[in-house]
Amino acid sequence: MSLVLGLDSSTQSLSAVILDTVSASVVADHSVNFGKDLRQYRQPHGYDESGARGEVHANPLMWVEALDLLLGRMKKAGVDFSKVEAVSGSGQQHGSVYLKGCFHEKLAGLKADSDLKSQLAGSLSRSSSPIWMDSSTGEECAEIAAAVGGNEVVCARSGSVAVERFTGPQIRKFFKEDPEAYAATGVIHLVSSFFASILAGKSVAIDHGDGAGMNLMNLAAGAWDPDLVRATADDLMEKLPGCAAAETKCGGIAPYFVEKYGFSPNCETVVWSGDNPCSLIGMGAAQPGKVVISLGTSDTLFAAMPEPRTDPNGFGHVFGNPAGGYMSLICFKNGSLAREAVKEEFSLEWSAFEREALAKSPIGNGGFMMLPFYEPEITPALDTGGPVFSDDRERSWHETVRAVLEGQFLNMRGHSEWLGVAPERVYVTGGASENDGIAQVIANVFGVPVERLDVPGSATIGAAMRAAHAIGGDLRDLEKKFSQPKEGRTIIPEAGAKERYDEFLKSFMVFLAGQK
Ligand code: XUL
Repeated sequence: MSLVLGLDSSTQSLSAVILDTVSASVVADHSVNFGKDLRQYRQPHGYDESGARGEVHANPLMWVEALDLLLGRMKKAGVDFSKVEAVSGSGQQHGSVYLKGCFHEKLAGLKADSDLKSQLAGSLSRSSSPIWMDSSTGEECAEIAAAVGGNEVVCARSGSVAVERFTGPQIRKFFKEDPEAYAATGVIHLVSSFFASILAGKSVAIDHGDGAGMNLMNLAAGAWDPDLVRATADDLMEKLPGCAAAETKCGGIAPYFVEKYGFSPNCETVVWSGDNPCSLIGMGAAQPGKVVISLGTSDTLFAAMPEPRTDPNGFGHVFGNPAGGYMSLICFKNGSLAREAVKEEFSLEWSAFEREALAKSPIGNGGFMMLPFYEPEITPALDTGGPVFSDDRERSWHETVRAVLEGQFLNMRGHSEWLGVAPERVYVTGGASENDGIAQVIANVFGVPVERLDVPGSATIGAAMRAAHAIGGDLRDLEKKFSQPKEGRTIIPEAGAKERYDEFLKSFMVFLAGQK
């Protein structure tokens, strides 16, 4: 038996899986939902909903408390942590945590007779953390780009143009708006490296996968880019942790976790990465060839790439692939956010998104279209103030369900053509991917079969696989064990659907262009 633990701090929850890499089985699978289990923070979807439009922050102490709650629940449920050989994790990307210089001492002195939240609260230099949904830094993006010679330079060096939700522009905004608190900040962590530091009991590095989502890292060098760092904020270089490869080991787990939860002091901690890079590993897509669509709070489309290829329109990103090389990623903010909004509008169950319900309206919805942008969209960058419909008919629930799904996946197809990959199959993951109706719309719009994998949460599994890889496990072998398509669950495109959507995509892109 060889056990590894993977954690995933996503927008709405903190999850954990323990994999037995010898018997190829998932031996524990637990989760804490921020909105439901930590109601006292009043962040029902994992973030503060009272911020100005475009400003989205979460409470980092809620994440810290979730870690104690999750491990405590697992211990109570009989999980024996003493056999876990390594732990790593996955974090929602781009979000940042601002800490005073005393964070280091606080981590080193964590006492098991108290909890993480009360011991770490005093080390925050900023009480809230901007997360990936924040789109309030347009001005800072323009300033950073101008300072280094334009967005072409930012993109060539960091893999993306300056992007509102990326950490660099967010840091610049904080530096401008609250210079005193910025000056009192000793270290700035990503969600991923913040958790990794707590587990390791010391401040640890940001990996190349998640580091590439900051507009601060030089992709080719795998190190902070001095010009980008200088353009972002004063004295920033000394506030950034190091950059490191995704398989970097950080030493044994902190005594706090040994004493409180029964981990072995020899349990190796491994740097964390972003949720999308971890999901790439969990989906068995570390080598180029597989295209993955992840259906979460945001929907993302990503693939491993041998050479970095950047998006001429600036919507796509290049991140480090935790297995080496690069990955491309496109993020659509209105993912489950939009599907849930339609579900709530008509008080539906998820069965209303299944194939039987979708059959109530024709493919292409008789030309009826929806731009499902409940929140300001990232791809394309567009704030329509809410969803937009192609006409103001009285919409039935089933027309609206079809319209939201067709709108999401036509937008995804239209904005991923620059990748220049014509996949033979698409691999889908995330909660909504279990729904056959949603998978059917993807198969129809892209015109290829859709596969689901046999794993619960590819980011969490990917994090555990990365932990196993860092202590000597073979990634190909781990993929064979944990990243196999679920048998009998392939969804084939319906006859004539691809041709219908080839045409419909043109009208959709014209409709979309009319809103800009
Ligand atoms: C990717 C992105 C989101 C977050 C949250 O660029 O912003 O996918 O990682 O999952």
